[in-house]
Amino acid sequence: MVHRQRSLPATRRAFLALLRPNEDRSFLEAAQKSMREWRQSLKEQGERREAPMKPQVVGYELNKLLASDTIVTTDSGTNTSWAARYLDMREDMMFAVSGNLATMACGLPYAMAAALAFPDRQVVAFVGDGGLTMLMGELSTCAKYALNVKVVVIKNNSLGQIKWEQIAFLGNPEFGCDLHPIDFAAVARACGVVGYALSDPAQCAAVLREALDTPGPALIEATVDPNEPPLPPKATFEQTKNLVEALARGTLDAGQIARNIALGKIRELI
Ligand SMILES: Cc1ncc(C[n+]2csc(CCOP(=O)(O)OP(=O)(O)O)c2C)c(N)n1
Ligand SMILES: [Mg+2]
Repeated sequence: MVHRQRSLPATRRAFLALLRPNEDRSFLEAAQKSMREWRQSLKEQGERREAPMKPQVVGYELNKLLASDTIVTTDSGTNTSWAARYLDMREDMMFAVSGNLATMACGLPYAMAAALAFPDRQVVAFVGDGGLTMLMGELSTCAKYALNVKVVVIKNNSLGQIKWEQIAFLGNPEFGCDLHPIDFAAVARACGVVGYALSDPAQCAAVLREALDTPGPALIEATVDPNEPPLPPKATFEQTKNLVEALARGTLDAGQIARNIALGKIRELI
């Protein structure tokens, strides 16, 4: 699924010419207001500086550094949610993910293909630690062919998407989602790819900038808070009920998760 902006297809141009302006702006204005509030909330979360680093910080800082024709790819997981929320597709940017199949590990090979097809453009793979683990050997392919791919791996030491599905969809305590922690920066270096380790939110922008400016392939291992819930902007009653049930039934780190949710809610209110 590749989406390209700016150049309007002929059919859409033809339809636009037939449209009459709508005098009633209320729907548009209400939507614009919601969008402004949503963006403000994303900004506030993206500017958080506490440890452990929030995944939102990585998305927020990366977005500011992307070129107007960057090709962004992601895996399927919570990393997809953070990318979708924070990485604005603007001007000539392109975006690819295999979302319908919830494919893990597609981000790196998609990015490699993009780098081969468009060697002069910035290519960023925003991927999960579970997904990357499945195709880690491809880092050596990136090195071998000097592919200009920048890999940002969201390291939560967890199959995060499944953890939150268990908690919020099923009301079950998290089970079997932990990943063995891998030093991805070291793996990258072992493969001949420049590797950066990032865990301090204050350093996030500087490390990302340095990595993006590195010629050829580079990997940034961004260690983030595994207990930051990728809650939808409006959680349903059912999801909230499941979440509370899962925490009460003995979810690992339940206290930390509850704290993160409570702090998020308080932030929305003030
Ligand atoms: C091959 C395959 N195995 C399992 C799944 C189910 N699945 C979807 S997302 C996900 C977890 C992804 O974990 P990670 O890559 O670490 O990303 P995170 O959610 O932590 O950001 C799993 C197991 C899948 N979609 N495809
Ligand atoms: Mg993960």
